[in-house]
Amino acid sequence: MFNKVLVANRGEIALRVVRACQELGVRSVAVYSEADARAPHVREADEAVCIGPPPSSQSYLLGDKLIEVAKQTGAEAIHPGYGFLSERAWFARAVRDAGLVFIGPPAEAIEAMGSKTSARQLVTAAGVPVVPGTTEALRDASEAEAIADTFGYPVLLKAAAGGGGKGMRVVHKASEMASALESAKREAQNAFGDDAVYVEKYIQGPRHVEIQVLADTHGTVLHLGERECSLQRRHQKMLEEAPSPAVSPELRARMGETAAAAARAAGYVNAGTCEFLLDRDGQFYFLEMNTRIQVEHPVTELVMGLDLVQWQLRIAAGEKLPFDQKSFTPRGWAIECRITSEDPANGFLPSTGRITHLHVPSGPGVRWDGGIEAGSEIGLNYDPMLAKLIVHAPTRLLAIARMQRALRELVIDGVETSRGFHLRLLEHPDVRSGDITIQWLEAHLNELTGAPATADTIQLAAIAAALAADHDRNVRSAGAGEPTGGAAAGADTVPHRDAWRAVARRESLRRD
Ligand code: MV4
Repeated sequence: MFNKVLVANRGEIALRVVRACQELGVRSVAVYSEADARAPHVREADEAVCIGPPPSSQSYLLGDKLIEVAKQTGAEAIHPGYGFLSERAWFARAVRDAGLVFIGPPAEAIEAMGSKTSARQLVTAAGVPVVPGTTEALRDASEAEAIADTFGYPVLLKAAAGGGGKGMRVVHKASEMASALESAKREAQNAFGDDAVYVEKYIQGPRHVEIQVLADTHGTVLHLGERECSLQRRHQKMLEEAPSPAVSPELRARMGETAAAAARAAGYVNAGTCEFLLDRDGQFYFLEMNTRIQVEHPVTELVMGLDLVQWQLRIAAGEKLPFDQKSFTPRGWAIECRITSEDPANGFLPSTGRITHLHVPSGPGVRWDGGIEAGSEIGLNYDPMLAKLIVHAPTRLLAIARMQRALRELVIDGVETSRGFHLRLLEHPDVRSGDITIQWLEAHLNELTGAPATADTIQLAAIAAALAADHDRNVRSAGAGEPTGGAAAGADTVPHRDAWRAVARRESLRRD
């Protein structure tokens, strides 16, 4: 095992990695921006190094600087967490070239899965079902129309460099193709610096179900069951659970073997996740592979009974996985709520300020993975997720009851949070019965926020979206060389009264 690991992240995931290091007897080096000098991840690590000003473009995204700090402090490995540099193949390669260990997959696997068209080619060759469509970029609208005719409308145009929903357009009929292709290409160019767009059949009303995989350097690839992640708003998950109410043991085995085959095809090592769409008649389709530890990994840890972050470290150190596939059956039910500093009653407007009081829920089956404490200053430089509240119970309804109890115990004073929204979500009959799709949350926002969409909030959302797109463009054109994926911040300070700016900034800072 390593003697010392550098944690190239902030917030709850940095603290999560520091905790894993402590339990493995590994010394940890935290890095922090000037805004995070007093953050919990900094205090809990064995050492900490300030790496720059608050904007992540001048701190957490400076790959070369992080490698330099690792060498200076004698760290042998770097854990990237999620977001920031975690899925940048160039960073994984630079870490390796510096003689350090990247705690994640090989750069080649990140690259292979980074392009959606190359991932589709790769996994299709391994027998993995993908949504019918192309594996090459479209040349023009007439080619797109010809392909769409072979499987019928609606179809979905997607950016090859994409992920997270950017550069996607639903096309309902041939006459809409040309303009949809043009705008998808423009959005893809702005977001990723690559205007390649391909076409898939549009799957209507599916669930988002993802499979956790764990692979070692000795050729073992295990699948650790699914997470149900359909409850999302604008591609931001709000609540995740394991197992999925829609997945039988038989389907779990088939999806798991499929995910393991996709991982093997990519030469995958370490923890990763295959995303699938699961449609109403139980058909599943590979969408993409996330080549990092994910925000929602704790629900898998709780039902499968292992520590994924510790295993990331062990795998990176060359250990062999000592499990066999048969030992993984989900036990009970786990649910995670992402507690964010957003105001659901106000179009999920980001809320800033100092946390004046924090009471963390506890008791049977409750886990809190947080990156905040009383006194923390919540600004606009980073993702609005403050903490994750995770529960584990014998059954789904008991897990829901436990989450409701824990949410009621939670007190966060000083900023608006998603707590009340999560409480209302868990009261909804559709959520309680598990009858949800990827469209469900956005279709039920009004009943959940108690704030019917007014002309004001609709306009606010439109302005915010336009500004977020514009902000991404600026970030792209400002940063020569490697793409930043929109994670970097723009201006240093934002007056809080400019709420619409705040929405736009936060939309562009999401990192998982
Ligand atoms: C789809 C789809 C329907 N049909 N592909 C969204 C982001 C990217 N990961 C893929 N996404 C989708 N691809 C086909 N052929 C619907 C989505 C989608 C979605 C997927 C997972 C979770 C939430 C989503 C929200 C909207 C659309």
